[in-house]
Amino acid sequence: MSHGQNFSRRDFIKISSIFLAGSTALSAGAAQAFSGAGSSVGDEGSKVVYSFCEHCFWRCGIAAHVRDGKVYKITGSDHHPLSQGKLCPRGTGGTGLLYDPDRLAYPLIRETKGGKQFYRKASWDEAITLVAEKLYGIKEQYGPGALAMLHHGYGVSFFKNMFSQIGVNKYAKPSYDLCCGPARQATVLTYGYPSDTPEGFDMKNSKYMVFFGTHFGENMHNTAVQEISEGIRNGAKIVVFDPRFSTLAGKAQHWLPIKPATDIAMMQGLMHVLISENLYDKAFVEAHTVGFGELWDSVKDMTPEKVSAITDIPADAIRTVAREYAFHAPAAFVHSGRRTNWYGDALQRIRAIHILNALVGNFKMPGGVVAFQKFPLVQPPPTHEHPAYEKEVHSKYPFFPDDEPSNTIASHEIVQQAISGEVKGLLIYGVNLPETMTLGRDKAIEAMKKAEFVVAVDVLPSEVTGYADVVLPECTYLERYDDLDNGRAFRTPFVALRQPAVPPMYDSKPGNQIAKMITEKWGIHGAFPPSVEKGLDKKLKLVGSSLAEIKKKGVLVMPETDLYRKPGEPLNLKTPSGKVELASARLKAGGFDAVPKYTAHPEPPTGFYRMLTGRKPMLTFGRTANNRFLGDLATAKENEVWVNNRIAEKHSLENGEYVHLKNQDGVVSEFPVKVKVTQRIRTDAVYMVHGFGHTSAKLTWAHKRGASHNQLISRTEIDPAMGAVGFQNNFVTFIKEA
Ligand SMILES: Nc1nc2c(c(=O)[nH]1)N[C@H]1C(S)=C(S)[C@@H](COP(=O)(O)OP(=O)(O)OC[C@H]3O[C@@H](n4cnc5c(=O)[nH]c(N)nc54)[C@H](O)[C@@H]3O)O[C@H]1N2
Ligand SMILES: Nc1nc2c(c(=O)[nH]1)N[C@H]1C(S)=C(S)[C@@H](COP(=O)(O)OP(=O)(O)OC[C@H]3O[C@@H](n4cnc5c(=O)[nH]c(N)nc54)[C@H](O)[C@@H]3O)O[C@H]1N2
Ligand code: SF4
Ligand SMILES: [Mo]
Repeated sequence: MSHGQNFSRRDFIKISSIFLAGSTALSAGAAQAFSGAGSSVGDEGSKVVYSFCEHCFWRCGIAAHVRDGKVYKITGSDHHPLSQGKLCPRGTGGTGLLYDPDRLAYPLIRETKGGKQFYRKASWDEAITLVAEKLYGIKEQYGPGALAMLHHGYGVSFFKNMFSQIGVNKYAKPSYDLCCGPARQATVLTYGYPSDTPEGFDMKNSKYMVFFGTHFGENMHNTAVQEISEGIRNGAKIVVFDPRFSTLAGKAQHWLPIKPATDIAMMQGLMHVLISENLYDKAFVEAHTVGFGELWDSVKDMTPEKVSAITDIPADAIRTVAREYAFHAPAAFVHSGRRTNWYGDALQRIRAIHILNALVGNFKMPGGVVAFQKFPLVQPPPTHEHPAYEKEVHSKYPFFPDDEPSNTIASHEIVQQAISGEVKGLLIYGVNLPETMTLGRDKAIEAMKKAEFVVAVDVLPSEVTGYADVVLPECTYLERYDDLDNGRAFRTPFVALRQPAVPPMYDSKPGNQIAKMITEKWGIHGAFPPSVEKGLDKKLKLVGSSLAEIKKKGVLVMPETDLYRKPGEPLNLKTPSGKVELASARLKAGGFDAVPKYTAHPEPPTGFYRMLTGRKPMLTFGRTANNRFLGDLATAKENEVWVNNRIAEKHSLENGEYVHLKNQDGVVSEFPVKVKVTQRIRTDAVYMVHGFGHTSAKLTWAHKRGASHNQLISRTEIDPAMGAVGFQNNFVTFIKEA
């Protein structure tokens, strides 16, 4: 196969508006003109279509209300256990993505003429032929390890199937190593099973919930927010360790404005009090755990007074929290959080959290730590023999998972391999790489420029699409089928359907068709079912249901499972000891601390402040940045930088004034950001929500609104055990507008 042009020097292309939907009227007629195969709906009056949300990874059940061929409203599905009739603001705002006037409308191919690079509109056949040729050519010339996929979102399974047909399995989800990966591996090491989404905490039955960061209420994970609220209604107390007064802190019994980066010390202090005051669950620890002696040795010096000096929290408060926590146990827990990698030691920090849980014996107890179950969907046998290569894990980190087929390598390792030339072809599905911290924006761009061939599958002209050789426009989640969702474990196990509410608009296509077309161009037939509907129906028939049945409510739900252990019941955990591992022999054998130990992190230089980040209720970074329905809400138009009033005074900053931020390495924010002067943050840190400051002019709403958190990251710490990336050792100061 030919290699065509050499794209090794690649410039960012501002996608020309004439190739996009632009101001094209979004008529029902346009939607009908591209009615995709697999769409089961048309414009025959009003109807409700049950599906699931893609505005974040909680994947709540939605009811899309359709009239005259248009989705006019999205509400929470009453049938789906993760929504229970309710959605967060982002879920209801899905029409803002569907009818986003900036959407990618047809395939684009990068061209170079007279030294200038630009995109031209292409037919699907032309774009697919080019992608198939380039990817296959790279694989033939350099081997399957020269191809890699970065992905995020539920449509990816088809692309994994596509790649596996030619022996490629180098897959990374930045949302794994930048997000929940350490929490998963910490539960594997402590309890012998991976944590899941929703995280295994029995929140609605809890009496005492402790949070480090984990700002539910701003982090809008729907079911979690509902369950915490239910717990609070039932009298639960909340404790929040956060340098910032978060929304959740507003609901808390105790807000403890901990000095950032000292959390492990605080956790060791809490362990010290639990053990030294005999408040821990002795019977549970003796029967079901290993390593207690080693644990005590590691925390016996961590007195509340010593920990107070490190964390800036009074010793009395540390004692009070430990005592109250033990008093309410086992209906008490410390939550492990979602975006866990803060400082490059996340695996140990989340291990410390689970040791605090184990010490009070809350494992499989009402209101404590629980293991939810998955719906037992049967996978039909593969139609093709997959190469043995598919089993390989590519990551160099010893505690990177070897049982997570969507992640065989950390995302920053792919970025590094693209820069070094080991990876030559990149498929980027639903990841806005320049704005998704992997090793910082510059490295992400360098990786895309160095790669021989980059294909981006996206719905919007996000920054990443400007670096691709071919841009393939996927239709939105409201216009397509995806694989069945049984990825979630929950108290009522379920399997959910994504189905189109309306046909794909413009010349966009569902990922299932795109992946199938590429695979068939390779001459491989039969790797995908004849139609996506037939494939879904076949899987559902194996559990005694059918596509026709699940379409009615969008979900099949099992009765509530028994989450709690019986007295005297053995735990039979899949750890090497069969018990809860307070000290981990596996970590020790790998050359790491068997029990978590606090180590100090860098401090801000004079005049600089640690840059902390978090979420806004109505936005999910790249997914909603350009969503006018959501962005039009007064507090979502741009981000603000939270600055303590004493610091504002020191720098002569007024509330509402615009400043540029400069980090410790001299990186200055491209766009100015509004100052929010507040007492609700410590004096050593500032805070800004991630997902703003977009540079792509084709995101006509999001462009230039606020500052990019990502741009200001030039230092990262990689967790040496499992490869997660921390980025909170970046510090900023203010440059006043001239
Ligand atoms: N509305 C909305 N909800 C979302 C998302 C979204 O984009 N929008 N994204 C989803 C995703 S992908 C994720 S990963 C989650 C992220 O949400 P979480 O898992 O809740 O994120 P965290 O980083 O734990 O929480 C941020 C909080 O931690 C505090 N913090 C920062 N540094 C420290 C520290 O050193 N110590 C302590 N104790 N606290 C600190 C910050 O001040 C902030 O209040 O949210 C999810 N939910
Ligand atoms: N600086 C900084 N970086 C971060 C974080 C942070 O707080 N600060 N948070 C980290 C966390 S916790 C996470 S989870 C990651 C998430 O980061 P990413 O994985 O990059 O996810 P998103 O930003 O949600 O979306 C990326 C792209 O998906 C596209 N998209 C939306 N819907 C679809 C679809 O249906 N199909 C396709 N093909 N594309 C679609 C959007 O247009 C966008 O370009 O970011 C991480 N990176
Ligand atoms: S939490 Fe909100 S954005 Fe996330 S899936 Fe649920 S409704 Fe959608
Ligand atoms: Mo995340």
